[in-house]
Amino acid sequence: MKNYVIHDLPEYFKQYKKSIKNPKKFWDKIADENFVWYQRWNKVVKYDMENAKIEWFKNAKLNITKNCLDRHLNERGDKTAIIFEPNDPTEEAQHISYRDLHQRVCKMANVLTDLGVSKGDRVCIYLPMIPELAVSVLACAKMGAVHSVIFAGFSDTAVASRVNDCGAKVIICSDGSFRGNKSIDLKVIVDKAIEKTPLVEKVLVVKRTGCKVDFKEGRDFWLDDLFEKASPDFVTKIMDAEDPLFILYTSGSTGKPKGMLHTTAGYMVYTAYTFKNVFDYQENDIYWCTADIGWITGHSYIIYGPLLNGATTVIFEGVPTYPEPDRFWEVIEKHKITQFYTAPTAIRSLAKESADWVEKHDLSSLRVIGSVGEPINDEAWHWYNDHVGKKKCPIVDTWWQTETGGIMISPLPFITPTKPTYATLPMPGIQPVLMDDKRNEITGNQVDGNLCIRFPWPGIARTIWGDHQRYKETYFTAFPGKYFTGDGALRDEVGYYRITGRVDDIIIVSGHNLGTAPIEDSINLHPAVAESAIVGFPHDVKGSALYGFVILKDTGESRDKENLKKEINNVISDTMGPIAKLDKIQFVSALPKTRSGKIMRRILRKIAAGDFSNFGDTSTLLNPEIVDEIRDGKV
Ligand code: 6R9
Repeated sequence: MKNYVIHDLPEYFKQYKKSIKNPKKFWDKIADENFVWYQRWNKVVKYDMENAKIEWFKNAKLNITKNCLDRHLNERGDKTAIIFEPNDPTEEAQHISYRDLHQRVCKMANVLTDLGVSKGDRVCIYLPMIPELAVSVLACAKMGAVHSVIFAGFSDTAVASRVNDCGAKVIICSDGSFRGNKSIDLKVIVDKAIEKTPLVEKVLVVKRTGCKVDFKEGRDFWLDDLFEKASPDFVTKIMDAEDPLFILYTSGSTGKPKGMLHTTAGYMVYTAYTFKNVFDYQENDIYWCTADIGWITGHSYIIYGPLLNGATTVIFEGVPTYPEPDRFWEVIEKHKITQFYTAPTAIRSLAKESADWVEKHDLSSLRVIGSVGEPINDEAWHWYNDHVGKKKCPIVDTWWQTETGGIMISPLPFITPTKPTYATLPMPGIQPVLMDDKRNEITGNQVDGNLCIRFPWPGIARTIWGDHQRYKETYFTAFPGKYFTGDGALRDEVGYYRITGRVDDIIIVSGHNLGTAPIEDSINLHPAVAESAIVGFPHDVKGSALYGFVILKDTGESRDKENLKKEINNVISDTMGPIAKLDKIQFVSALPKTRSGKIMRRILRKIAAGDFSNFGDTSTLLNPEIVDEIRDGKV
């Protein structure tokens, strides 16, 4: 990789300046010198921020898997591409070479072709963290099908709504999944989802747990049966730079999840570039990101970014605390991990355990440690720095989003001096701006505001699948001409950024983004519930947890409130999955609403946090008396 790597701070500033002064030239050179293309682009970038229309490397022809796999075969054919570390530590880890991975991907592409998948078709993938998940993703990319990975913790209703939204005809799933000492029957969930998805024609099932599954003749197929017969030769599809690569669903402020669409060339260039620089990846490093491939972090920094750089990347099936709370540290020692990338919620939960669990392992292979998903608090930052990084490994606190495709603000290891809880400086090509509520840019340092980005970058999502209007309204309308992130941030005296958290109706629980609206919609399905409002409150492990204020219908009968709380959580679990369950539920007679009918969530947030000090201006409330009632009835 040429012209790609930043070596010191002056060079970072120089590159950064260049990238802002002439972004076209900057990205043109990176794209030109580091990837294989069938055909060059005739325009680096074309954009219209008013209408949210963005194109990069227009008319270039490529396939991302040629860059992830084929081009490494000569030099790195025998190098390990993927290390698979199973849930059960006594099951042997697998080392899959680039050559083997390439062959598996070609075979899978042939299997999918035989099932009727062709270029442009959407394929939903509902798999646990096993190698077949990466193989499926890459096979779709190789054949030009659009993958949509659905996190294997989602319920049948959530699966159905995603499958229907993207119009997938094929689902790839497994019989079941292992997670710690539990196993979950995934095929059963898919069977239920399919009752609500008229379009699905074929289901490809990977055998993992060996649990009993029901098979529907002509619809369901075992992967093993087809894989065995499949040819290892596949002619890679030639894709256009802006052809869709994948759809990944993220929470929105309405009940309908947003299918963020990423396209091919820009995403490739951006994830490869950021992976190399943020993790300082060197040829013999063993890199491990603990995210699930069902989230963007897994797409960009378990699969695409690492493989584009010819890296060795770990796929871990298990959980941090199984069989013991030292599983992460054990795996680091076992595979001699050099870069470790995880989430603050995992760090906080492991920091609660005795430090002996960490100390008993040799973590000396580590060079860089990373954090992603939510703001990392001071205590967690220091614990991570002291116990895991031994004060020698820089912490890269990487801020970014599903929508941004790749890391936007982060220290570069051994280059940017770190500062606890600060994501520090933008990547080259990224122009953060802070805006006040009146849409004015806030200049200078030691300021805070709404975080926006001024100029498009190659990795930005291009649209919401099937709803460009919503894409435009969500990201490009609040601050015209700019991309609005939904986050608040402050800029300190030297220009470092610290992300302060969401300023919209998204709550991040254990690193998972949850929209308040879909949870409220789900609670309201309970026959006894009239209305509800969800807010987040601080939680020492999850970061934020969910607090529900619920108004019951007057049915004339008195109900067992504790039982009702359980029932409400069951409804949430069934419709959205267990991650959206409420930690606390308080029954109230009304919600504080403004004259225009908006729930004043700011007040509910304070009550949920146990902070009754000052509710601020309540003069616009229609029912100010309700505030005292809710405060006094706090559970
Ligand atoms: C990559 C990912 C995006 C939201 C984002 C922000 C929060 C992510 C963060 C962070 C503070 C960090 N977030 N990284 N907040 N510091 N280092 O997590 O994507 O799931 O779409 O979430 O997560 O609020 O807007 P996604």
